[in-house]
Amino acid sequence: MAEGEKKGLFGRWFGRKAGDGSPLSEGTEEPPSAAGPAAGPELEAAGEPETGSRPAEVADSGEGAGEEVPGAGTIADELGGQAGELGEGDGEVGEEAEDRRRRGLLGRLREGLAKTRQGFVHKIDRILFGKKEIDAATLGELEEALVTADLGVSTSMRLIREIQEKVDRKELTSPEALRTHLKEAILRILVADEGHFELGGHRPYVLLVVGVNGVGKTTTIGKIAAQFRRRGHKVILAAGDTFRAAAVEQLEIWGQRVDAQVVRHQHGSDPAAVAYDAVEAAKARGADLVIVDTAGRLHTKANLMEELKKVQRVIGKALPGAPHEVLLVLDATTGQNAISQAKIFHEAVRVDSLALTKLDGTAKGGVIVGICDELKIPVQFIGIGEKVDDLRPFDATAFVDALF
Ligand SMILES: Nc1nc2c(ncn2[C@@H]2O[C@H](COP(=O)(O)OP(=O)(O)OP(=O)(O)O)[C@@H](O)[C@H]2O)c(=O)[nH]1
Ligand SMILES: [Mg+2]
Repeated sequence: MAEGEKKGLFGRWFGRKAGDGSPLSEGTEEPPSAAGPAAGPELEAAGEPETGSRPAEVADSGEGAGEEVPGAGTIADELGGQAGELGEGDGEVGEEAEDRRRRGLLGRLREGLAKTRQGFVHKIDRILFGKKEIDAATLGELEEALVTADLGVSTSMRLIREIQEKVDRKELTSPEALRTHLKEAILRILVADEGHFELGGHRPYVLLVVGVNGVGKTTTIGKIAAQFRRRGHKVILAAGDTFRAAAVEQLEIWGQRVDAQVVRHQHGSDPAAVAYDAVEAAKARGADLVIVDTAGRLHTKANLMEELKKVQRVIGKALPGAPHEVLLVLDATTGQNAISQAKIFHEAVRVDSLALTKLDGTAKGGVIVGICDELKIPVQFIGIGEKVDDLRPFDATAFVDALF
């Protein structure tokens, strides 16, 4: 993200803070434990990691492309048989093939958002079905539908208030017009927070990935790495989650699959040292992108935040101005809890952008509207499944079209 954009973003945050009504001014409440089935993200966990930094090891990519990674298909499946072309750029495709691919992607997006469509847009359609006019009872039902679709109370109330005003001024007179208005209002909220992940002029570009445990950080890192490898970029992954025993191994499997180097230390060592070494390795090897994985769970929330701040600081020592972007991964299945998590992380490490995962596994996908409306942090990626193509750059128009 360009420096100017970053300032603009912070400006907006501070502006909201000063003007109150800001999520940050509400303090850092402990988010309730996961509402969704998949994540269980709590900020507290048992067990102190062993300490003691050990020498860095760089695992060069092996022959492992095509291996199984838990919770995902093979790289060949995921890249549409392009595993052998990793690093060779996008390749030439005809207009027709490109069009087919685009339609395929949109179809997958629609499929991925099926549960949210059921729990959100279909509910709205049932409320509006057969109605001749828009009365107070209809608006009440509509508001309830928005809140239960996890848009959040304040966003839902604001949308209904706007609709009420338009109804009073006779600008909205039919249920169809109301549906169109709602779709457009949601699109406006989402477009304003559409991110555009680019490396810009920084080499290496350092992306620090944070989030509570189980939200999909490591998987998202693997998917981002695959996408950049596919474009021919040199990617280095930093195994900064030294807390969980299997975490390094999980990242290494991704590294092998996408042909990206993984910098790791021993289990329990200092994550900041891993990040430092990864940035040094990237500078020495002329890498384009360094993605730093981090732990989601330490024995207290405060420890996790202190650790992340240290990782951030130490990265800046290895490369002034880095990390260039702090990406917070949120799990859509946790609904409104995702918003509380974002506030806590933003206070600690100043989050630049968001990835919202597991939109395929939940009817709570409406939370993205609340997230964009309340947080004003750009959404870079959405996750709609476990395959590489299921991590998408966030395209608000495609999203709304797939939903409505
Ligand atoms: N259905 C679905 N599953 C996902 C998505 N993103 C990640 N997952 C799954 O979520 C689970 C947890 O993902 P991880 O990447 O290990 O999460 P993490 O944040 O690194 O977790 P910790 O390392 O424990 O902090 C895995 O089974 C992933 O396959 C998604 O968009 N859709
Ligand atoms: Mg992980």
